Amino acid sequence: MNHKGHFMLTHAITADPVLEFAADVRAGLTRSGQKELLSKYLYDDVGSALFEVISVLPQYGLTRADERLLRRHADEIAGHVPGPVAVAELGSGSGKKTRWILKALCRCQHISYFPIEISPTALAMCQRELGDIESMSIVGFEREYLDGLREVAARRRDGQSLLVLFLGSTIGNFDRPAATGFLRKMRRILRPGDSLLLGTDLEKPIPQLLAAYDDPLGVTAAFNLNLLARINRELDADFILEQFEHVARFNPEARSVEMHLRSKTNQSVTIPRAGLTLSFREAETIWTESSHKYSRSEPFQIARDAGFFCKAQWIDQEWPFAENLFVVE
Ligand code: AVI
Repeated sequence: MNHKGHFMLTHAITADPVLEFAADVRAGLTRSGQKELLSKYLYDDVGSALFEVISVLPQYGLTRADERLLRRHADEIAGHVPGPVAVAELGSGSGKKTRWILKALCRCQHISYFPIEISPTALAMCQRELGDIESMSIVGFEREYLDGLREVAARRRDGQSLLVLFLGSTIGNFDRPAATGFLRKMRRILRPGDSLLLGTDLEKPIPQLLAAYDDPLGVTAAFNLNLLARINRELDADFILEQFEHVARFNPEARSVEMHLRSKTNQSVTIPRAGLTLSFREAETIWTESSHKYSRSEPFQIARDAGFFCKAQWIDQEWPFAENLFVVE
């Protein structure tokens, strides 16, 4: 039987996303001390398209390293995951880098692939990118990661194990305690025999990291500033984008690259749909994202802390990056 092209989409059953956005913007911008916006809001349609461009910039080697590892080691990775298996991917994006591992798994079995994404546009791209793989059905879940994973786990058939893909070092956008907390919650949804393939970007020289997050074409700056543009579009705010600038800085304690938006002048901004009028001092920043970088051995400890065992690791030599295979024993 040819399962090519089988695709379904399960829509989100959430509260009004604009209200949720307004509440999060209000909470982040009225904090005492450092103003903050959640990095998940970087990814509307414009932000997701800009991220696709970032991923092909010469200075940003992360996505290419991830893809190289998955392409080179797909068969070996698949060999660690005996069938029958269902695959859940958290934050599939366009699905491009996942093709290799899915094809390797499909060689000896029919598989169900469940991309879990909050962006319906990304889910549609993923279906276009991967819909041609033989012997694979795709059911997209428009959900937050763990909500989607719970639903996927509930749908699995008897005897079927689950392989979770969390690629691209998205885990690095959580701070270290939150990352372990998130993986612990994931572990509780899984069963012995299940596994997690986790991508982690590794430490590298600070100038190289800063160039990756502040590229000369200004794509990362546009990606960051789009968050203010999004607040203007969706919450009727009046941020003047020219009055803010993108800043990337390395935080040595957290071992992360932080992105901020710095106010170029003293100014005030109104955000009507969040019921907010705010003032910014010159040089004050809004912290929008942190990307944590890991040592080679750290994933082994993270696995233990979260209740997994790190069974294998593959490292890219060109751009230090690791794929780590965590198993539930
Ligand atoms: C999605 N995430 C892993 C990217 C990163 O490197 O932290 C997002 C990104 N931010 C700026 N450039 C890329």
